[in-house]
Amino acid sequence: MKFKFTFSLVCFFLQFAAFAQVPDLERIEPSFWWVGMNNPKLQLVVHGKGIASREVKLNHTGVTLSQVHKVESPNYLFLDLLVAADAKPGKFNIEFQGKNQKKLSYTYELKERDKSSNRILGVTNKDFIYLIMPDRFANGDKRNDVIKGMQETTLNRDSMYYRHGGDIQGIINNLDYLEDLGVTALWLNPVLENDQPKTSYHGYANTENYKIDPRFGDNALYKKLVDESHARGMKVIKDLVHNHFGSQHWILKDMPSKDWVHNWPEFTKSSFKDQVLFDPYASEADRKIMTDGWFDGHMPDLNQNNELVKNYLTQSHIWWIEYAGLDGFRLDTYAYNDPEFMAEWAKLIKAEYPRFTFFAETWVHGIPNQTFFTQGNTINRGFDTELPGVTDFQTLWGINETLNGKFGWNEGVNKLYTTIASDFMYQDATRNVVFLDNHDLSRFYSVVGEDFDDFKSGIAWLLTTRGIPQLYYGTEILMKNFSNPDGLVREDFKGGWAGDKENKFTAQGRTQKENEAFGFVRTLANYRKNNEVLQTGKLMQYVPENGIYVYFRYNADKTVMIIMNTNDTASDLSLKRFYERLDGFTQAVNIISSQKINSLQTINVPAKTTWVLELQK
Ligand SMILES: [Ca+2]
Ligand SMILES: [Ca+2]
Repeated sequence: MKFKFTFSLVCFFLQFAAFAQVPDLERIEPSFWWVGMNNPKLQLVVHGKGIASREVKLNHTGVTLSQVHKVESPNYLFLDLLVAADAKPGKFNIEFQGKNQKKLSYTYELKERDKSSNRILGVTNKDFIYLIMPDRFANGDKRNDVIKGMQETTLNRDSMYYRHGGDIQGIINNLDYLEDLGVTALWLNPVLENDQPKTSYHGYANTENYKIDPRFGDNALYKKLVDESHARGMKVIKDLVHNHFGSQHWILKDMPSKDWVHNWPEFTKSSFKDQVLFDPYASEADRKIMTDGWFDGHMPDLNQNNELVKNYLTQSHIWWIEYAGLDGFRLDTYAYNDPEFMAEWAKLIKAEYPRFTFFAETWVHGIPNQTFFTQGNTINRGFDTELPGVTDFQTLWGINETLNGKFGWNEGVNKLYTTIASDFMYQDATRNVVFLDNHDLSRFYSVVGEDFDDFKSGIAWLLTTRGIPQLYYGTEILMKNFSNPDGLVREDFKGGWAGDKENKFTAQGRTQKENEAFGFVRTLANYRKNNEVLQTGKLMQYVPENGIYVYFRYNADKTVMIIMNTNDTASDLSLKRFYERLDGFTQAVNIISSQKINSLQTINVPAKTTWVLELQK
């Protein structure tokens, strides 16, 4: 506890402060900051009973208290600080003096920035992301399974709605497994405190902005995960929710002012209709419901036109990048945010961290619906969203149709081909995150009817198409289920809990088929990791014919040919029409099987198979 009375009986109160909550000054956020940031502005939220009646003083060379904001609630002060470029790191007191009251003091610290070269690198198409739901991956610390005093204290692995005990230590314990698989970036579903009364395990209703949920660990352990990942050349992506807080967020329990959230005469849910954002004929009423309606009853919609709300969100995000050395953000429920705020936010993040990257969830149905949200598209909007990339749901619909539909003019793999052809609508489609499933969607192996050939085709596509591939935990060991309800696709990774009968983290614990699936992902992911051609190489795709889709990834050093046969029968494929990319090559090696193909004239491709072939001279 950093604050203390500087009144009489100083020693007594110092001791007291170390053990008990000081009633008049409950917290200051962010609790510390850094010198030498690009943006010299810092806004502190001060919370304490009746704190608004006090005068604020501070004295530290290079730090100016430029403004003090008072709000509706007497329990808040918002302090605008300017931290000059030459301010020295160190501690100083912020004092709160009231008439006839004990003086309160908070020891604030400005730290030195960590300029290590292996942090805050950004996540790009060189990476392979692995998405983890932390409660369901591995339990590395049984002691934090239940935390007394929190609202939800039920631990029940037999129910998809309760916490299962997975945590950050569990992820750290399995970094070897992930590194071996070829993963280069981790995306964790949110791990901030979610002190909600029920179904808090998924993390999307945060009740703190600066604190890891104690059931997952603490801030230091989270930083340790990032450090240990960086030591292995792996990056870490933080999942952010701008749109809402959990209803039990500390700041909503004692709101600075009523307009921190969008208030409706009666509960109003968002329509989730992204169309109203670009529809030239849309009504204002529909637009308001879309962006200001609540995501859910226990997730109040934040008013992102309130300057204090904006600062609170943005600063907490910058704090996490700087504190933990994060490499990327995934932005949850992007379409329901205030679009101007998100553009402003993106500019601030980029100005502070030019290498840092982020991508947003745009769960929409339609290519223009999706491109609309991305950087460089100003049609019918008048400003640039500054959003580098999105979770590419359109290619997901494309690969699902490819593997489950029947080949036709617009059907089957033609849908995937058309979706990729529409990349002209992006400033840079390689910043999109491509995926086969995630925590909200039916698991890919189930989506393809547990057809192992289709499964392998999907994985081959994922790791060879353009963009940043993302795998959902357990897909590599054929975890299955439909997202109805979504808890069914968030099952425990077997072996992550002491005493589990099976351990899928080891080859011995996996079935033959699961090992084949794991091996398929690992072989291709590691090939991709070691060959820039599949990361940053150019893409050339050919019009699908007779159910066969052919595309190439190529650079000055290498050419990789991908042949996807979506037919139920083996098919002969003449390679004649691919001469632009085959020129100079005479043979090929199958990346998965290591088999050689000695002639590039006509080749016979087995039914429902995708070959990844490195061409050779
Ligand atoms: Ca645990
Ligand atoms: Ca909203």
